[in-house]
Amino acid sequence: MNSPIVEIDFTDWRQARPRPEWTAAVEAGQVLYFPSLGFALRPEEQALLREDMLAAGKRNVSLGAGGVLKGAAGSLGEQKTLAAMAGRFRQQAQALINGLLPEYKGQLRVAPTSFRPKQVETRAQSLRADDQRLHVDAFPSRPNYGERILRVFTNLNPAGAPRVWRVGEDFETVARRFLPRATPYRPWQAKLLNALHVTKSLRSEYDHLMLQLHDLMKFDEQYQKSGVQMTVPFAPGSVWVCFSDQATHAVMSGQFMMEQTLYLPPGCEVNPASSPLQILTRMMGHPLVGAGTAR
Ligand code: AKG
Repeated sequence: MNSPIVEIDFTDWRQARPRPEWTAAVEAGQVLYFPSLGFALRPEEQALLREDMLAAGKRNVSLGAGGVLKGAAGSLGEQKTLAAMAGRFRQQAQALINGLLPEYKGQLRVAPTSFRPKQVETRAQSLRADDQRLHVDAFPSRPNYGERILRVFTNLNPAGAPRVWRVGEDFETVARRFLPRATPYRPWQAKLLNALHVTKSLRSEYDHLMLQLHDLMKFDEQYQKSGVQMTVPFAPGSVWVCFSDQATHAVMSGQFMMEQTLYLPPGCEVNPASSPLQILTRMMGHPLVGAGTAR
């Protein structure tokens, strides 16, 4: 397997510049790794690196676009500091992506910023929700019709622990392996799920197939153990970027991370032919979203 990681030596979030081979790499599902691009914490922010900053039963703390913090515990003062820290990370992540991928400028939609203080190894989760299993991201309740999920991560661990990922093969190879096992898309089922408010809008064939790939990968013990993959430790004080709907990934260990998701409309890539939507469309031989879906 060729390395799925491309190292880039940026040291300043606001000095990011584009290179065609980096754009091609991230659009091919590789992970761009910035080992020297740490997110600098202020002294009062160091004190927030505690698992009990997370409210009971929550997976992440998130800062919405309007500045509302959800899922946080701690005092009001600590929550204010945490909101400011997440907001600063959001701005830096946006500056990085605008410099690195200027073709996407003006097209990206900003998702809530997430702070993840939980220890990965001890998290109890259902198999389907378990991110320690190789997967591509797909949302069960929020169909996205091919909208891309671009994510910026940073490891904030104060004790020197890396955030360890496994990264698997390219999307097309994975799709070739699992697509034959996918259940067929049934428009009546999509309508029922929508009527029952299981989904927030009508699940398209694309969304159905992406969820199938997500689930089939996670449930396949053999693939998890012996599928082609590479273990990658992301050091504290580093940043990494990938399309998480395309890069097959799993998180194995670590604690304290921040993440910013930016959504890119389908077709706005520099090379849309390398996107999951176009790859799956070619493989299925018919349109997977829009009018062509309700076959
Ligand atoms: C995901 O958000 O899809 C993950 O796999 C989590 C990655 C991480 O927590 O490092």
